[in-house]
Amino acid sequence: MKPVTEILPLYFIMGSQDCTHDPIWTLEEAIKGGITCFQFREKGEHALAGEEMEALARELQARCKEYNIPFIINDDVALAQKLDADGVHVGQDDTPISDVVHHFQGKYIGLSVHTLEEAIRAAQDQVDYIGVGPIFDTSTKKDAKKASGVTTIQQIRKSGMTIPIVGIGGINADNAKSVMDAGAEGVSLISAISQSNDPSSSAKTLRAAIQ
Ligand code: 3NM
Repeated sequence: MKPVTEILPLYFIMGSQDCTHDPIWTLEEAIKGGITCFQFREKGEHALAGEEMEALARELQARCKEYNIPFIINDDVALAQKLDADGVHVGQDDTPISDVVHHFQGKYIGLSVHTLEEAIRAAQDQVDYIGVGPIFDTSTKKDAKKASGVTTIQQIRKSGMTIPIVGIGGINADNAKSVMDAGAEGVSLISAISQSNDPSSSAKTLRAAIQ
C-alpha cells in the first residue's frame, strides 16, 4: 500500500452523474493525465443504483488496478467490502467512523470535515486523511455548506495537527495552488475533470498547478 500522502496530491472523485462523457473513458484519460487516486461517488440526481451501479464500479476499479491507482468508495461501506476496495471515504452523517475504522483495517480511510473541531475528532478516530471543504463555491454537491476559503485548512495546521488533508469544493487549476499553500497534501475535485472535454489535459494542468 502506498503511503497516504503519496495518493492525495491529485485526488479525482466522480460518479456517472458527474460526467459529460463516458465515465470509463473519463477515468482512463484522467489517469493518463496524472491523477494519484480515484474515488467512486455514485450519488445524487441521476445516479445509478443496484446492479448497474455495481457493474460500473467494477469497471472503474479494473481501470484503477491496471494503472496502480487506489480505488476508494464513497459512503457505500457494503460495496467497498464486497469489491475489496482500497479504501472508503465517509461524511459526518454517514456510517459512524469508528465502525469504518474497525472494518477497514489496512485500507485507506477518509472522512469529510468542515471545522477544526471535526478535524480534531477525526485525528482521534485514527482516520488516514481528511477532506476539508467546501473551500470554494461548488455546484456539484447540492447540499454543500458555505465555502470557507482556505481558512479551515490554515486553522488545522496552526493548531499543530499533522493529519493529511485534501481540500475539496470548487477546486480548479487556477486556485489549486492556494489550497496546497494553506497546508494541504492534495486537492480533490469532481467537475474540473469530469466535465472536461479533455480530462487528460485537465489533469495534467492541475498536476502542474500544484507542483
Ligand atoms: N464534498 P467540485 S464539496 C463531494 O464540502 C463534495 O465536503 C464537498 O465537487 C464538501 O470539485 C463536494 O465539482 C463537491 O466542486 C466537489
